[in-house]
Amino acid sequence: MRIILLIDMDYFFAACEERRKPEIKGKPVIVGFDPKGGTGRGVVSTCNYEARKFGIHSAMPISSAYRLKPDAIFLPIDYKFYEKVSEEVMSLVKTFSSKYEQVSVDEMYLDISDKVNSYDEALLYAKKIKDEINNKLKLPCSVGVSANKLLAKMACEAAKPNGIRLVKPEEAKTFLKNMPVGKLHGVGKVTEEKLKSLGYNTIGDIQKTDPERLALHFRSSGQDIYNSANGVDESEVLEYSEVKSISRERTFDEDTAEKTKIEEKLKEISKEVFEELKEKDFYFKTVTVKIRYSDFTEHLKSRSLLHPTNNLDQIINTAIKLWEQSTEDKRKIRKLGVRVSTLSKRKGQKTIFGP
Ligand code: TTP
Ligand code: MG
Ligand code: MG
Repeated sequence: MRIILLIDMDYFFAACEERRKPEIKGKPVIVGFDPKGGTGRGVVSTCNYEARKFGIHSAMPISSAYRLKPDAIFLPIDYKFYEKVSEEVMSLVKTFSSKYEQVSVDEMYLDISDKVNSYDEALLYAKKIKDEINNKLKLPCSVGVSANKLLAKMACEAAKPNGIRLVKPEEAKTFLKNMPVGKLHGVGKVTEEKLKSLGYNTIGDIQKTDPERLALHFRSSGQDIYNSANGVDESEVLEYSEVKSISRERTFDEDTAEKTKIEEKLKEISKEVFEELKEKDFYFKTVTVKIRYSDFTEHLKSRSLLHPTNNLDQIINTAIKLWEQSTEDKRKIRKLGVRVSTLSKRKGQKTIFGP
């Protein structure tokens, strides 16, 4: 049996602000664009639960938030700071299981199947993590506990704020059935509207339908929607890789200093690296080129990208750039190598069902 946790920080950006400005705690706090006395453009990024009592929420125009609570504390967005705090959270949570998957700035899945033997133990484990985040980092969070990612995520939503919620697989259908379809994790706005127009208003309506009918309207996503509505989700927690790097090397038939030959070879090697990357479903952040000259001296050059990617052109272009940086060197080249490292498994998309 699998046991999965989803940990999501409560009112994250606003909680970060409360941590560094304890004097604003207990008051309604809104992080977002400048309301400029009610005439400001832009939206609310998030707000604490005191502000939510007034009907304020993420993505609402900041001018509306101002109308609802003009004397709330309005703060600008400080991404750098929240990212730093996010890293603190992630590195603490990772110590509880090496099988983890970060899914946004403030949430991550943990597979704790081999850490606990029952749901009772899982609840204790979840409490330990939650308490540690609270005590060490002074931040509130909520935790969903269940047998798969989908249910853990939805259990966490139900636990908010500052709670822990367990949904056992046998309770899943009852837990989900009265929720509106828009609440089903992975259902975006377009799918929600289409489901409603077909007469599905609650998740329970989908549970009772014939999956063939969903397939007719949503093609391959139909079965996924049906499974989700029934609390079924087989997807794995995509853990960070133990594999350190992927690399390939090639020797020239005849040593060369010719630009076109070298670029051609770098492309070939990059393609081989890419094949393995794709096969293993990894993303990389660093590209390294190794050059061995005909006198057997070696030259290594690396470059790190801003974001993880799994794109072939990025490997080729970076490899060629790295080689170009050493082209003053006119010695003939005997062997070339390309390596990608800082590997991870990352799935960025939030909405999993297309229209
Ligand atoms: P969420 O986890 O969705 O929301 P939250 O942490 O503010 O509140 P809670 O989980 O308790 O319901 O988003 C995490 C952060 O992402 C949030 O603090 C701010 C940012 N964010 C936006 O900037 N705009 C948005 O529309 C949303 C939903 C979030
Ligand atoms: Mg959150
Ligand atoms: Mg979140």
